[in-house]
Amino acid sequence: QAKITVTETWLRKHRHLYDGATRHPFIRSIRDGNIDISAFKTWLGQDYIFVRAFVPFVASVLTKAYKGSDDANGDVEVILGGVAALHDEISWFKKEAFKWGVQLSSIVPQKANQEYCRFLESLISPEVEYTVAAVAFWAIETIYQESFAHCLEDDSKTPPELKETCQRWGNESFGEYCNSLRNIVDRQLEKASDDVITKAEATFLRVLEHEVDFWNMSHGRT
Ligand code: HMH
Repeated sequence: QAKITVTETWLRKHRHLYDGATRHPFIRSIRDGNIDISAFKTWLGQDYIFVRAFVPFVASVLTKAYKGSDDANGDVEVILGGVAALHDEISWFKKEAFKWGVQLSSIVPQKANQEYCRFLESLISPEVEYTVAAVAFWAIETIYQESFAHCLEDDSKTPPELKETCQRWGNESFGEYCNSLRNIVDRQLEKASDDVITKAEATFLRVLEHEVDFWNMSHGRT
């Protein structure tokens, strides 16, 4: 029997909060087909701003992987794949925004988004360990993967015009990429000090809270 990893213990321990982030009413409303399109447009515009701030954060994780791991495991390559995907993602947001008539240039970041972006910026600091930053990165990507994959399950009633959005994060290869990130994180946590593990767990929880707030914002609950 395989050893229980650190991420596995966290997911068990914080199941409630984790499910709150991956099964949020906003996601449920997409899955049930009763999403308010104005909420979707709000999410689209706000997420574009988030993704722009996510790029320098991911680049900082890449730098930390290069410096901080022996990288016999190819961490840099996995993270570089993430950077490349973000380049494509930004183009997709522009295309999608045009399709829905969302004017990206005039979007003002809402409070929950500002706070999330500020949190990302705080993680860019060289004082934040590679392990801690990698945990945030894994959690951020995985929450989207699980949330949108949920909208593509056989019994879902996701509106056809939102399927492409769900595919973007819910597809299988994005799922494999999230698994690679999880393996990176667990390998790092395996050799981390108690102090770093404690910080990493707190960071994981902060990500879950920010994700819930982000969905709430899109849903118009702020
Ligand atoms: C808020 N979390 C948020 N936006 C995203 N695009 C992702 C995670 C995944 O990249």
